[in-house]
Amino acid sequence: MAFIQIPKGWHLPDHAVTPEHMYMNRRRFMQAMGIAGASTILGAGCAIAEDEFVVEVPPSLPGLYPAARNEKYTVTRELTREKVAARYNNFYEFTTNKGKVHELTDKFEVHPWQIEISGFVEKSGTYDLDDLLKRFPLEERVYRFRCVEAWAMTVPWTGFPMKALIDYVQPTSAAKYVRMVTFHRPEQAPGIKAQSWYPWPYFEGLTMAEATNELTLLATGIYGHAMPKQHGAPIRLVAPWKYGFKSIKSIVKIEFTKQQPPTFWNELAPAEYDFWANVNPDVPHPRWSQATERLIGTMARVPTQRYNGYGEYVAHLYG
Ligand SMILES: Nc1nc2c(c(=O)[nH]1)N[C@H]1C(S)=C(S)[C@@H](COP(=O)(O)O)O[C@H]1N2
Ligand SMILES: [Mo]
Repeated sequence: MAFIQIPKGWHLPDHAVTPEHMYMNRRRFMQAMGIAGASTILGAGCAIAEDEFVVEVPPSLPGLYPAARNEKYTVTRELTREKVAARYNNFYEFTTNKGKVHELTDKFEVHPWQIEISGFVEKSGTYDLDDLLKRFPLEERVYRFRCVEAWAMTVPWTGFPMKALIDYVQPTSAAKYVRMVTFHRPEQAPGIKAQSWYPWPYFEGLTMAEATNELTLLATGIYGHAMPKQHGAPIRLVAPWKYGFKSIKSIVKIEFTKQQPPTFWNELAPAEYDFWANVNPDVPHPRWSQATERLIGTMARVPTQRYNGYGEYVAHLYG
């Protein structure tokens, strides 16, 4: 029986990233074999029946989920299976191992949740997420989602347009950008300590035009229920025409700024990740092609589309 090394995270060409079907049954296999170490996984070709993995969903206000689907935002691709998406996550605050994020979120507290609104805005202050959720009606939208690592998924998000929040808090005319920040709780998220060299907390940004674009969603749910922790509970950004790293998870702060805000991956590796991060098959990552993408949960590889297929909504933003 062959064992292969689990690749470590992000800085890998897509073809070197372990296919998620190998992650799928790893835990169960290791239990069965009495294997304690974390550095081996079952190689391809050894079939084990589907496991009993259950997606854990944090509690939420009654009556929010499932929200009605907005049929304007549907795609021709098949939905990614929920149990595949829930075990293939990038959330470095927990671990750089995509298959293990969901196992490491038990200490992460996502309720109650406050969001601080600050900067060039009339109604600055600290808002309780439950109060915001009473104000902004939720809807479901199926979007393609494309990671810069050249994998993609298709998932039904539940959320509200970021524009609704922006209209409510009234940024002033000085506001040109929106800066967003993730929680910073090393005691609840082991990756923060394990990857201590990263500039935590995670931070991202959009222009005001991007943030108020109709596609830009603040998502609080997925697959018809509240957001599981591994997907960025209780509220995360979804900007589907940009590489996935722009879609910052578990947001605690939204600041309206005059200057373009620095962003986490651009700060770490400016030659590889720019502020804009618009999906573009013609611009390769310095270490791999972006011409195609692999649909997680299948072995299918499909052509990547400019703006991830959302050009009709966003191409005008970029001249
Ligand atoms: N706070 C935070 N947000 C984050 C990340 C992260 O590590 N930390 N990873 C990003 C990347 S690279 C991707 S591809 C998506 C993954 O979202 P998913 O796990 O729900 O599929 O989240 C993005 N948002
Ligand atoms: Mo990503």
